[in-house]
Amino acid sequence: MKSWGMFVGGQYRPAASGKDFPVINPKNGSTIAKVAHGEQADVDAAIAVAQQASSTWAAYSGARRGDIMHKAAEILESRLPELASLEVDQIGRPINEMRAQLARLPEWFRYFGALARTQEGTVPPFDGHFLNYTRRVPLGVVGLITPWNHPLLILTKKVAPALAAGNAMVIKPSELAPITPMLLGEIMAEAGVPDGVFNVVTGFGAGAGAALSQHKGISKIDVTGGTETGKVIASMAGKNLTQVSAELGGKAAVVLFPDVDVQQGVAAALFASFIASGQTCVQGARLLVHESIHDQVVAEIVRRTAQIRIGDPLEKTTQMGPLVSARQRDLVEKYVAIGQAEGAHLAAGGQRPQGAPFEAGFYYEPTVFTHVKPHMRIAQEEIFGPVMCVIPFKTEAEAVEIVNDVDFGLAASVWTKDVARAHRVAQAIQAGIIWINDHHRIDASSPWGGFKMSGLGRENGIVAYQAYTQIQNIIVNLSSEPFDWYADDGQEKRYS
Ligand code: TXE
Repeated sequence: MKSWGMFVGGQYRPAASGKDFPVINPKNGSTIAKVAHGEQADVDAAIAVAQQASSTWAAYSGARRGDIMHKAAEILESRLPELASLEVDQIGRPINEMRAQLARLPEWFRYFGALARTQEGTVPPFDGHFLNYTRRVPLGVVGLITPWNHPLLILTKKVAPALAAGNAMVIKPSELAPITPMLLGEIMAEAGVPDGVFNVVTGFGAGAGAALSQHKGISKIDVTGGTETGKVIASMAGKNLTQVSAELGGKAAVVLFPDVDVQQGVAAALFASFIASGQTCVQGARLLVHESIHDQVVAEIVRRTAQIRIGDPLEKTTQMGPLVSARQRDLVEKYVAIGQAEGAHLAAGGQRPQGAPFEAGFYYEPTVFTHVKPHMRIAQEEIFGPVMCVIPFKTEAEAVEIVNDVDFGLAASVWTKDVARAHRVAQAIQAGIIWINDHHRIDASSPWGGFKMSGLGRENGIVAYQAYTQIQNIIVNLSSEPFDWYADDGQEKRYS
């Protein structure tokens, strides 16, 4: 079995304590590797290495950083098959899903590499004989804390703008999926990112994660995870006035208006709810269906849900693998019991699949609740599993009210052919990402993040690049006239 050190300063190092921890394959509970168990001392060492390297990387021109990031995109592309199967082993998502997801990642390095190359400062007007300009400079060393559900995608969304803007970084990946993030480090090194700019400390949230979040040596912490984790990290970071960007929990709604083709609406709901076994922050966890098509939609969803092929995630024909961990499966079971106790109707799934290949892994059937009331816990809280809650509605206003009546505000999708209604509803929804006749769509250029308890700041797009910089304003006096405030020359003084 392979043992991994943590990737710091361009090489793999053991933890200061010499300890490691196992990475478990969720399809059968076997240990796929051991990884160094980083803690405070390892975070301190990684930050020191990053601080040393940061001035070198910051001094590279944007064009040079852009070239390196384009090279990184090419190398990443060539290593995708290996990365995809490792992601499957770490988190249990089907190989087809991981191939489709990882194939997109080079775009992030190309997009942000292009931004590094093309960013311009500004020349704001300044009254009088002055040249006034701004430049964006790196923040220094940033901390990136990532979850397990899309290990490389979420990391890439943070690494690409951070690198483009000239920062060094210390990454604390999820303890459940720490291997592929380190391989990204190898790719960066091969592309020409100087050693020490991209560092990974593997370990747990309460140890390495907390040490990173409260370290004075970082200028920003960027986390994706649960809302409670985000609050804890933000409060630790706040003590040092460290900037925080956070992409947290969600309870996205899929809204089907009466003019939606039933088959298309059903396909949309299944995709929104069950991809990644529902373990995505923008999962379409609530399906709002207009009462006029409700019964037809529900009947089709129940039929099609039972046909989803659960199995070995490395098989090409598998459509749903195990959940990431026994803990996550137990959480889903707990919420299914809560839903039943609350009086929702369990229309599909609701149990572990039976039989030999499933017993050793953390499998759970795709599950549909109907007759869900908007205030029920299963319709309010993030479950992070393959559970869809169907809620009927009568009017557009009622649909908007239900969509907004949760603490979260990450995403929603609106399905209708009525253009005016689509935009009206989209604009009334309190969420950061709204799709019209689509779901889960993402692009390197398109701002991604949440309203309300779903987070702070945005990933992707120019705003993400800018959020990894700080503005420096330079005011140049173009006058050669002497100026002496304290001169006893009898003149009335003006500072302008
Ligand atoms: O995520 P955590 P977990 C939600 C989802 C899930 C729940 C728990 O509801 O059921 O969170 O999942 C690090 N200081 N999402 O436990 O705990 C942790 O080590 C510093 C939503 O996997 O939020 C990991 O690297 N760091 C979500 C990262 O934070 C800490 C994605 C996320 O872990 C820390 C994943 C601490 N005190 C889970 N505690 C989304 N919105 O995409 C934890 N971490």
